[in-house]
Amino acid sequence: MKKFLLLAASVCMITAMGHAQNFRLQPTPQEYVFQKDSASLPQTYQLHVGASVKSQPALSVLSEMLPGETPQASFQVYIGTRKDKEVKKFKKQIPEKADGYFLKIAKDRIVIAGADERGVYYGVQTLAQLLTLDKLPLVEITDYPDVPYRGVVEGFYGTPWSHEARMDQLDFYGKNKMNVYIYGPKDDPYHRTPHWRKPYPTQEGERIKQLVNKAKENEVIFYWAIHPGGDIRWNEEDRSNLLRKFESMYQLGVRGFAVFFDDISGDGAQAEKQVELLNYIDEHFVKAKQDVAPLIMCPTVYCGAWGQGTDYLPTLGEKLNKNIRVMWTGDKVCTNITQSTLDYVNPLLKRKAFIWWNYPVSDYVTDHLLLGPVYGNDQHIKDDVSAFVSNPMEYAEASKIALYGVADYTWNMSDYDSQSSWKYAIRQLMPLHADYLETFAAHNSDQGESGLEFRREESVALQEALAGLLESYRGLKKDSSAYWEVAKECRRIVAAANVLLASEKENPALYKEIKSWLLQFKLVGEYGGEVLDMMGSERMEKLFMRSYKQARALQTLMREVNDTYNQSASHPGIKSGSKHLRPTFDALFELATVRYNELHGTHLDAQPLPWEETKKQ
Ligand code: 14T
Repeated sequence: MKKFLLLAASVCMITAMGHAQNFRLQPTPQEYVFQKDSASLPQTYQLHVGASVKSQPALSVLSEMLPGETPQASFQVYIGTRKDKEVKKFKKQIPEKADGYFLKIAKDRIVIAGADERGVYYGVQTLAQLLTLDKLPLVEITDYPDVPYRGVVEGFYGTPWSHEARMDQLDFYGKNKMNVYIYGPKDDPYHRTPHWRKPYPTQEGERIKQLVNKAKENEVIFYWAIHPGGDIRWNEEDRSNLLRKFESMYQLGVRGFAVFFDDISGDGAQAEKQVELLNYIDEHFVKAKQDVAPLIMCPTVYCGAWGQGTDYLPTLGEKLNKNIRVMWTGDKVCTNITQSTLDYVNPLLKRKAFIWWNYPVSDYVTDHLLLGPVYGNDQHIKDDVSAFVSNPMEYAEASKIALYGVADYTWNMSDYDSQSSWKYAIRQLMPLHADYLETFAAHNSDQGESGLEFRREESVALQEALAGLLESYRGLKKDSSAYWEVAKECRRIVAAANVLLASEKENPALYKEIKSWLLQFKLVGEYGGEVLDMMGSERMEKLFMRSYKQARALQTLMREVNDTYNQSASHPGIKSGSKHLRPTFDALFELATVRYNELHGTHLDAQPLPWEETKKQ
C-alpha cells in the first residue's frame, strides 16, 4: 500500500510541480498522496490554534511563514496536537508515533495535526518546504520517524565547532527533523579532563544558554555530555563534583545529560563503578528534576572490536537502570551499522543500542574531506536501535552533506536512497553551483589509508574509465573512449575548482572550510590533463617534454599545498582525489616516462613525487 502511494505520489509530484523537477521533501515522508491540482495561497486566512500549540516553536515558525492572519478570511488554517479540538476531525489520520504528523492542503484550508508538539512542528516544516514551490500542491501527508532519536553528537577530537556554527547547525536540525544534539567535543577542557569538575566561565556559560534556547526553538533536545573517566576518583567527593557540574549546566537551561567513558583505560574504566555512579545520577538528579531527558552513557567498550569476552557489557546490561541509554559504534570504531552488530549487543545491553555512528568524523584522517554519500547502513534496523546520531567532521558546514543523508536515512530507512539524498544535500548547500560542488564531493570522499579503515567509494563515475585507460596503456594501446572521458573529467575538475574558488559568497562558511582542498583539487585536475598529454606524445620530444615538465611541476605544487595548509592537524596536510585520480595519474605518468626513455634513450625520472616524504595516500 505504502509503496503504491509512493509511486503514485512521485508521478503526481512531477505533474503538479511542473518545472520544479528538483523538488523533493526532506527527509522523505512515510506516506504521501499528491493530487494533480494545486491551491493558490491566500493573502489572508483564519488561524485555529490548539491549546497545546500556543507558545510552541511550531506556531512561531508558522506565523513567520504565513503573515496575514485575519479574523473573517475564508481560507482556514488548523493547527494542533491530537489533544486539541481544532484538529479533532483528523484525529484518525494522525499517526500514533512520537514526532508524527498529518498534513493536509486543500483548496480552502490547511490542516497540521501532530501526534505531539514536535510532530506539529515537523508538519509545519514540511509545509515550509512545499511553500517554496510556485504553486501549493493539494496533498495529504502522513508522516513519522523510523528512529525515535536522530541527530548529531559533536564528539570528535580537534578544533570544536564555533558558537556560530553550532547555532546554525541547530536550525539545520530543526529543518531536517533531527531532534537531538549532544555536546561532547573532546577538546573542550570543561567537557573532559582537566576541567570537567569546574563550571564554565561566565561568557562560555552564556553561549551554552544561547544554544539551549536555539535548540528549543528547533524542537531539538540539547544534551550536554561530561567525560570524567580520565582522572575520576570513585569517591563521594568526585560524585559531588560531577553532580555540581551538572547542576551548573541545569542552571544554564540544559535538560539532557550524558556521561562518556570512551577512550580511557585504568581505574575509570571499571563497569561496576561506572554503573554505580550512573544509577546514582539517574536517581538523584535526572529523575529528581522531573524535567530532564533520559540519561545517555557512552561505554568504555563502545564497539564490538573491544572487550569481547570481558564482563564489561553484561555488567552494564544487568545493572544499569533500564531507562539509561547506552551508546554503540558498531563492530568497529568506524563502520556501518548492521543487523548482526545489534543482534550481538542488544541482548548484552538488555536494551536497544543508541547508535553513535562515526561518520563523517575525520579526526583520524584530518588530511581528507569526507564528502561522499551516506551509504552502507542496514536499512531494516529501525526497530533495533533507540537512537542514531552521527559524529561529524570539525567542518560543520561540509559535514552537512552527510548529515542530510543521516536525517533522511533515520527518518525513513526503507525508502532511503543514498544517491538522491546526496545530490539533494549538495543542491541545498550551493544551489547556484551544485554541479561544481558535486564534482568536488564525488572526488573527495575516501579517507585514504588509516588505522581505523572505514574506506568509502570515490570517483565512482570515472572509475571504469580510469581503470580501462591504465589497462590499455599498459598493453601499449590507448582506449580512446576512456581517454576522452578522463580528459573531459580533468577539465571539469579544474573548472569546478576555479568556479568554487571564485564563489566564496554563495556559502562563505563552506568556502572557508574547503578552500585548501579546492586548491589541491585543481592541481590534481591539471596534473591529470598533463599526464594525458604525455601519453599522446611519447615520440615527439618537444611536445612530451613540455607536458612532462608541467606534470613534474604540478607534483611539486601538490606537495607544497600538502605541506602548507592544515599543518596543525593530527594528520597534517591536504589530500584530494587520493583513491583513484592521483594513483591512476601517477601510474600513467610513470608508464609514459618509461616509454619515452626507452624510445629516446633518456633517463628522465619516472617516479612521481608523492604527496609527502613518507609515502601515504
Ligand atoms: F565514544 C565513542 F563512541 C567514540 O567514537 N569515541 C572516539 C571519538 O571521540 C572519535 O571522534 C572517534 C573517531 O576517531 O573514535 C573514538 O576515538 C578513538 C578511537 C580509536 F579507536 C580514538 C583513537 C582510537 F584509536
